[in-house]
Amino acid sequence: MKIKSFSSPVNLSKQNFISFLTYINMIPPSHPRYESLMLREKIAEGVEKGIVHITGLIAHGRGETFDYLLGEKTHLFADMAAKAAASWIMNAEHPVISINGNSAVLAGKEIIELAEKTGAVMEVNLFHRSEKRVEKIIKFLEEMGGKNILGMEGDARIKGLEHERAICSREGIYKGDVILVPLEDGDRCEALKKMGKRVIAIDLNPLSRTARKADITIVDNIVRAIPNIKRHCEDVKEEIKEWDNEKNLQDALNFICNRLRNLSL
Ligand code: PTJ
Repeated sequence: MKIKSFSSPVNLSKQNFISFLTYINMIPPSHPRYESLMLREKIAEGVEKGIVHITGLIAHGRGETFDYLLGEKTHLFADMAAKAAASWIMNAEHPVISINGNSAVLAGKEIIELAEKTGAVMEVNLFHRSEKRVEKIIKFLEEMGGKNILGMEGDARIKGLEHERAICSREGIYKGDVILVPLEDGDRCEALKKMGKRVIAIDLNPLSRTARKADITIVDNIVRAIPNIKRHCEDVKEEIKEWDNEKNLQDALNFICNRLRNLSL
C-alpha cells in the first residue's frame, strides 16, 4: 500500500507516525529506499498468496542487484530497446505476452494495459508450473481487469523442452509470432526461437542467457520497461528492422562497468 500523505485523527508526530507504520509492518514513504522496498514487499506478499514461486525471491534479489548497479532508472539503451519492442509488437500478427508469478505481482496492471493497447494475447506461462498457481495468477489478473487470459488450457508444448515448463496454450505462445517474455529462463527463450518466434525479453541482467538469446532485450526493471513499451506504442510508425541486440547489451554492460569504475564511497 502506498501512502503519499497522512493526516492523523489523533495528531501523531512524524516520528510517531513512522513508528506506527513500523509497528503495523508498513514501510514509510520517507524511507530512502521506499520504491525498492515496496517491490520487495509485493514479491513477498506474492509468495504468501501462492502467486510467486519461492525461487522468485531469489530471482528478484538478483534483479535488485543489477537494478542497483544501473542506478534504478531507464537508460537510453533500454528505452531504445523498448521502442524497438513496441514496433515489433504493433506490427506482429499474433503478439503474446507471457506472464509468470513475478511479473504478475510487479507489473500485472501495466501488462493488462499493454495488452489492451496492442491487442496482444496474455498467457500465464510458468517455469515451475502447477495448475493451481496458473489459476491463482489468472484470477489475480482478472481482479485487476484482465480479460481472456490464457494459461489453463495446457493444450500445446514448447518444442525441445522437457517437463512441465514446456506446457503452453495453442492459441497463445504456441501460435504467437512475437512473444514478450519478462524474467524468462534462457532455455525456454532459446526453444521459442527455435520454433521460429521473435522473442523480446525484459531482463535486468545483461549477461543472462535469456538476455543473450533474445532478439530484443530490454535491460531494465519490468516496472519501468512495460510502461515504456506502452508509451512507445503510441508513436510507432513502422517496424524497426535493424536491431543489433549484442551491441545494445554491450552498451548496458559498459554502462555498469563505467559506473562501478567511477563510483566512490
Ligand atoms: O513464476 P515462475 O514459475 O515462472 O518462475 C519465475 C522465475 C523468475 C522464478 C523463474 O523464471 C526464474 O528462476 O528465473 P531466473 O532464471 O532466476 O531469471 C530471472 C531473471 O530476471 C534474472 O536474470 C534477473 O536478473 C531478472 N529479473 C529479476 N527481477 C527483475 C528482473 N528483470 C527485470 N525486472 C525485474 N524486476
